[in-house]
Amino acid sequence: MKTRSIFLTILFLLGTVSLFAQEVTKKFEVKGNCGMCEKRIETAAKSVDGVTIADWDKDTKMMEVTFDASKTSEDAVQLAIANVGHDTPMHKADSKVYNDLPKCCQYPKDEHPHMDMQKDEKKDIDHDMYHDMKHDMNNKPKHEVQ
Ligand SMILES: [Cu+2]
Repeated sequence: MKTRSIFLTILFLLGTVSLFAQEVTKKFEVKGNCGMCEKRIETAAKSVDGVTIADWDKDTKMMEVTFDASKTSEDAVQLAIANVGHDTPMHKADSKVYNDLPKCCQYPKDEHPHMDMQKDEKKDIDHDMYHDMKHDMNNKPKHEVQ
């Protein structure tokens, strides 16, 4: 009887723990080159409270990180990685930190990311304007006919 109730209590506690510990695994790209990068990236990710597993592949540049979603987030993990000099999809490394990396670790940076962004935005606007013009041209004659 007593053993059974202890067993049930343990079972209940385990259930509660797994309910609060929301383990999730996320995959994202992290820029880097070599084994030194791997150590730096993984150490940065693991320094975030709640991260249990962090594995970066220097060939695919893919990071796989498992963490407790009630303690941290993918955004926080990516920020920690960017803070040690490695670009992630959500956070870009500060150029000062990047320049302080050993030469072998200075992965190819996207040149002028802001200029590219502006170019893309402009393209979208032009496309929309053209689309609206075409739309107007197609519709106007119909209105006149009706
Ligand atoms: Cu490196």
